[in-house]
Amino acid sequence: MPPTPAVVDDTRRPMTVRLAAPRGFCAGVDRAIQIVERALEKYGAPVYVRHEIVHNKHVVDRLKAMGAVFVKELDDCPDDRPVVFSAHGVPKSVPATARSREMLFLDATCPLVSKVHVEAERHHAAGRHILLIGHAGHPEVIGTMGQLPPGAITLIETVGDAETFVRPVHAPLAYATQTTLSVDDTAEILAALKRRFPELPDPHKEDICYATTNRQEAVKRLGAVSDLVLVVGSKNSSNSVRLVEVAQRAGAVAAHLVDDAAQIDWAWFEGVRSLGVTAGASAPESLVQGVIDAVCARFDAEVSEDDGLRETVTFKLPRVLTA
Ligand code: 0CN
Ligand code: SF4
Repeated sequence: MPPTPAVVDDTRRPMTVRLAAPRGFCAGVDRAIQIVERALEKYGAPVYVRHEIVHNKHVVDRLKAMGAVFVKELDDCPDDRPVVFSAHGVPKSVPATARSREMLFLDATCPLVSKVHVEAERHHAAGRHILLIGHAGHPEVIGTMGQLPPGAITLIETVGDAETFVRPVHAPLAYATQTTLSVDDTAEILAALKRRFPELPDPHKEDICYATTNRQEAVKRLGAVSDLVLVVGSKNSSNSVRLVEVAQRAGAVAAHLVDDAAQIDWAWFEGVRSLGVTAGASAPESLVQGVIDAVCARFDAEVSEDDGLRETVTFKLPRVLTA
């Protein structure tokens, strides 16, 4: 019989826990969730929501329990109930269809995503071909590409794409980006584009939003001093997944994405003395608290919060919900 492995009782050993600042909800997510909540208050249930309002399982489940119905497409909504468009934005055809069906719709597109839509339209009107740096299939990319006719925008996902892109004849170029990309990867893609097309504007003019930038900066600091980093967020949340990558590149031995404390695999803690915790822009703070509580219940933890940037951005709700 093989020897039974010795069971190491890991619990109650010391653990340094650092919380990233800033982390969690951004102004666009806060606004989008409030739009669904206020719509439910004002119009009663059901309120339809096209696509997950934000990419977080717990947020979606909570709103479902309050009477929100999440659907993939407008075709799945009745004409006579309100529908909310998610924070990630929608192609122009979506509000156009809602109007033609005389539906009551509320647009929860983050104003920073709408800003990219407006920029793309401006470039197109000036006769420029647009390079959109982003991830294929992500709803924000589908929404931004859907602002303009087919062929007006080329999606660039990688440095390789930047190197092989063929400029449509005679077209001057412009670029736009998804708001939740890796700041460092995007800089590399833009540098590759700029090498080939020096007339492009400077790389610091990308559209990565303040929340994405600040959370990546904060997790970079954590990654440099932590053995393990836990990122609270859902798998389909682009900005949350980027935080895991940034933490790893910054020097953390390991970094994992968890929806909540229940998803922690305690085997990850073997040999770990310092833990960093952060949360994506769509992850509620209560879940971060749940992770901290679980860690404190298991280890002799000393918890501190990083002295990071204080964010003061807020966005107004649509007037129809505040009147
Ligand atoms: O997690 P999110 O809902 O979306 P992505 O990071 O996948 O874009 O966070 C809100 C961001 C927006 C728009
Ligand atoms: Fe807006 Fe940025 Fe938040 Fe997305 S991550 S909702 S772009 S503030």
